[in-house]
Formats: sequence, C-alpha cells, structure tokens
Amino acid sequence: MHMANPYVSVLSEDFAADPYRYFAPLRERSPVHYEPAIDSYFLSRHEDVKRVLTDHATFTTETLQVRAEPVMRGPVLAQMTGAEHTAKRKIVVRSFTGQALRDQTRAIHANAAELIGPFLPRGRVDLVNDFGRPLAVHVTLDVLGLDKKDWQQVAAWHSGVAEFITSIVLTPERRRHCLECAEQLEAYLVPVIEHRRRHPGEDLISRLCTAEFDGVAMSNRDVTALIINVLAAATEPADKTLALLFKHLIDHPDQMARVRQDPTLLPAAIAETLRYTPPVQLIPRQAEQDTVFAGTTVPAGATVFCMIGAANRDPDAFTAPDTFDIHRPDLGTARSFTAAAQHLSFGTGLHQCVGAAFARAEIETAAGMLLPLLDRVRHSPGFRYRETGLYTRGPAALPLDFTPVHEGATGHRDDEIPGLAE
Ligand code: 2IO
Repeated sequence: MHMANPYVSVLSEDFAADPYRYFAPLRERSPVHYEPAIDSYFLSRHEDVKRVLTDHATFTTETLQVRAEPVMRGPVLAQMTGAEHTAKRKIVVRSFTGQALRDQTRAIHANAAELIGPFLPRGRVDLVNDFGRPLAVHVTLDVLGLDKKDWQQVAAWHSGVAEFITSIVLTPERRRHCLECAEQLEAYLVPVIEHRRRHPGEDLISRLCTAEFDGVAMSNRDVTALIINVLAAATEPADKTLALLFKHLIDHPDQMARVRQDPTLLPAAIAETLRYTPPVQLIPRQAEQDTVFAGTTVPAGATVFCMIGAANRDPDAFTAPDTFDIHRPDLGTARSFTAAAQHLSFGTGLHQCVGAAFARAEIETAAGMLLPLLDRVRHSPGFRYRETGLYTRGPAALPLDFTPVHEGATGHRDDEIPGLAE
C-alpha cells in the first residue's frame, strides 16, 4: 500500500474517500493525531484504543451529553454509570438474548423473506437501499413493538437523529433539521409509551415501561431516550454490515464458495467483516486527566476519538491485518460477538455493545437466507463502488445481479433458520 501522509486532516475529502489508506501511517507516525478545527484527538493504535475504552475512570462518556442527548431526548445507556447503568443495561440485555432473541430471529427471517420476495424474479437488488435499510428498520420496529406501517416515517426521523450523533461538523441548518426529526419522533413515541404503561405486552417498550429502578418506574423521558437509543443503534450499522459482508465475499470468490458450501462459516465471515470494515468507525470519550500515549499528552477535558477501523488493522493485534480472511487463526469467531472479542467493532469494556448477539442473529439470518437464493451473485455491470461516512461508514448502495428465481422461494421452518436449527 502507498504510504499516505499521516498529517492529512481526518476531516479532509481525501481521508473521507478512503480512510483505510491513512490508518498505517497514522498508527506509525501520528498515533495521537490532533485536529485543531474540532479540538479533538484521534487514536489509531489497538493498544491505545483498548486502554481508552477500558479505563472508565480516566475516559468517560461525558461527550454524549452534547453528541447524543439533544436528539435522544434524554440519557442513553452509554452515558450511565454505577448501579443505574448495571440495572438498566440488564433490562436491555435481557430483551436481546435467550428466548427474546429466538423470537426476534423468527421475526428477522419473516421480514427478510417479505422484503427480498419482489426482487427475486427481477434478478437485481440494491442490497443497501432495497433490502438492508428497510430490513434494519422493520426488525427494530418489531423488537420495540411499533407499527410497521409507519416505517418510512420512522426511518426518516431516524436519519435525522443518526446524522446528528454521527456528524463531525454540522451546519446550523442541518442541526435544526436533526433536532426537528428528534422532536417529532419523541411526540410520536410518548402516546405509545403511555398506552404501554396501561397495556403492557412482550415488546421492549413495555419492558422499559414496567421495569423499576430503585423501586421507581422510569419516566417518559428516560423510556423515550432508551427507545431512540435502541432505534439508532440497531438500525444505523445493520445495513452497512450486511452490504460489506456481501461485498467482501463477492470480491473474494474462493471465500464465497467456502461459505456457500458450509454455511456454518457465516459467523466467521461476519466477524471478519466487522474486524476488516467496522460499520462504526469512531467512538468518542472525554479525558478526565492528562494522559500520555506514545509520548504525546492528551490534556484533561479533551475529546478523544477511538479509531476502530485503524485499531482493527493494527499489526500488533492481527497478522496480515489488511487481508480479508474468514479463516484467519487470530479471529476467534465465537469470542467475536462477546466481551472477549479481539476486534473493537462492538467497543469493549463496560459499555460494549448490548446488541452484539442480536446483530449477529440479524446478519446471519439475512445472509443465510440470501446466499442460497442469490445464485451467481455479482456486482451489477457499470456500478462504481463508493463508501460514505466518517463515524458510521458503509456503501452508499450495492446493486447486485443474480440468477432470477420465482417468489416464495424462502422457507420459514425453524430448521431453515440459522441459529434456530439446533
Ligand atoms: C446511539 C453510532 C449508531 C450506541 C449512541 C449515541 C450510543 C452508542 C454507538 C453505537 C452505534 C451508533 N454508540 N450505539 O457507537 O448505542
């Protein structure tokens, strides 16, 4: 790889076009990279990123007060600490594991079958815009127990919320638009919350409404924030991960063939996709005291961005890090969706992603259904691949051609759904 200038701004167009070119030079020559325009430090080494995410006393999530709270309409899980964090995290974890996860997997399968159906006879689908994005929203609405007829509206509000939390610089006009989206989403959610308090069901909103912390039920504000937190976290990275998985398998036909022969390799392919091209590229923290990394001091009060994509390609953490290899011995597939993961795509430490098992189920179910259906799947002719985003990053579109099949080719029995088969 050509050595790119490590002193290039991570806010430049060159960096946005292909951040991966800059990761090695940054790690080697500017591992604590300061951006004066936004007064923030960017850390690119695996060791340093891991230290920031696990030293909770020195590096707090205080940054989310300005980055997330205005659009979340209250505090998100990642902002909480101590007993409150433990208790509320447990409620959310329970809703995304065990029996709840098995029920969700059936819902994921049904949504995926419904969405892919119309495209099967055509032999062409844009995996991001026709399938992945609607799937991510439909599935999240199912988990929350919200009406799917409103999905386009919820998706539009979500975009505004996501733009706010993932932007590095935001114009006053865009900021106003994002806040408006959040206010409308809140106004949509509050009557639902009030209804669920009286008539609780099995969905996550009901669980949040009936849960108590310190003997006290959560306020509408607290429940709203956790709903928007789940909506953003479950929706924003999902279509990106699915599209990146297909992109990498199509670009590595030998590995595609292996996964098709043996679908039990799918979790490894998903884990390697997450390591190689993490959909969440940045995790912000605030330094509470002066800290020295590789000889450079990050001052107390500074905003620090952990560069997940760069850390995941650190040769000190993975051999041949710039190679996509689902068989890499240092991947540790089983660990990859847990707190013991070597890649940092779900973060690490106290605030590591609560939805990791759910994310795996969603991508595994969707890809496990699509692979046998999309015979001879390939990039549509003339398509120019392009990724967008610095904070969350993925393909803007992924138009694919495949051998057309009749609709209704998708099975619904448990033994046809990975994760439910056993
Ligand atoms: C929603 C970046 C979509 C989270 C965030 C304000 C908090 C937290 C994350 C992920 C993914 C989002 N941060 N999920 O990085 O809940």
